[in-house]
Amino acid sequence: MSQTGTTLSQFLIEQGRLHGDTDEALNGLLSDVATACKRLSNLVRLGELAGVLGAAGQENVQGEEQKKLDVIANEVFIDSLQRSGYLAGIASEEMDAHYPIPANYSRGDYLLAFDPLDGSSNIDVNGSTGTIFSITRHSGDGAPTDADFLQSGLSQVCSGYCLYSSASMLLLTTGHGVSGFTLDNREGEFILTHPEIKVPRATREYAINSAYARHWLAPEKRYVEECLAGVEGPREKDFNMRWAGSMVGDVHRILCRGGVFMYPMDARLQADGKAGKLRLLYEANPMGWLMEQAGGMAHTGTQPILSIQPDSLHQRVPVIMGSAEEVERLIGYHQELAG
Ligand code: AHM
Ligand code: MG
Repeated sequence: MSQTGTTLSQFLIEQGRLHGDTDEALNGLLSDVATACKRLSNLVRLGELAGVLGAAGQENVQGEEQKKLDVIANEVFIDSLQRSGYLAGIASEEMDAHYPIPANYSRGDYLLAFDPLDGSSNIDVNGSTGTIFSITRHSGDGAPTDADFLQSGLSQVCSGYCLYSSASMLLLTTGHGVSGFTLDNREGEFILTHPEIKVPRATREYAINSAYARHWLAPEKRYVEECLAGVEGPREKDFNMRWAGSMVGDVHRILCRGGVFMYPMDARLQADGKAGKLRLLYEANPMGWLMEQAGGMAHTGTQPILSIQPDSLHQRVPVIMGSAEEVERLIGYHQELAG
């Protein structure tokens, strides 16, 4: 008998059996997340035909201009996730405070923090974008507070992203490695296509927005200068550089073939009183756990991302993640050159 591909639901059932940790509520929640991703994938693919491009005409809590699709993505996810009784609350890049599941729906034991549409500047130019999510447990009774979301990355029970690009792909971890699924639009199913993703320890590729080079701090300046020096320099090899303008696009490439992604602290951010650009709860933590589960590393330069105890919902952190050899090298430069 010929065998068809493994669907996301079949994979989750099999994983639970294999590891003896079946969690039907989490499986149900992930099935809702997948549904939301499919809905958003359809809108992203239709683009202007669905009237979803352009600015929303308002700013989010972080003072960033919202695109129409940022707002729509937030609504699509909340609508897809709030009615099944798996979640107690939702925190989002696009919402000031968290969204408690309304009392007319049943409340569950999980919290979800997410960036509805990461890489917003790519929307109008048909570049890659994605949704990033992080799931933790809600231990208290009743409606959660913002404080309930302030759990370190080590408390995540599942993290992942959906990349909207030439194909839509869902990558996730529940602590047993990283698995990748490709959306088969003919069946409307995410099919397991990339089991047990591993990030190579060594790489010749880095990703950083070099328009900020003049603001970089000494560790990143040294690192990039040495990469640019190529075979003649201290690294004695040539490097390549890629910057997608979308963390999901960059992290996905690194999970597929190695590399290092940097959005470090710099003098421009320091002058603005910001602790970084990317947000801990729904960008750095979920991507950091995926990276570590794939054998890579995720660090700020001074501490592992997953060990940070968050102090606010939209907290920002410096991010360095990817192939372990390069992240270790950057940590070394931070130890030598910080200050
Ligand atoms: P967003 O969540 O508002 O889209 O911002 C996050 C994005 C990341 O996807 C990307 O790595 C970074 O911001 C790009 O920033 P910059 O335009 O400063 O290079
Ligand atoms: Mg983002």
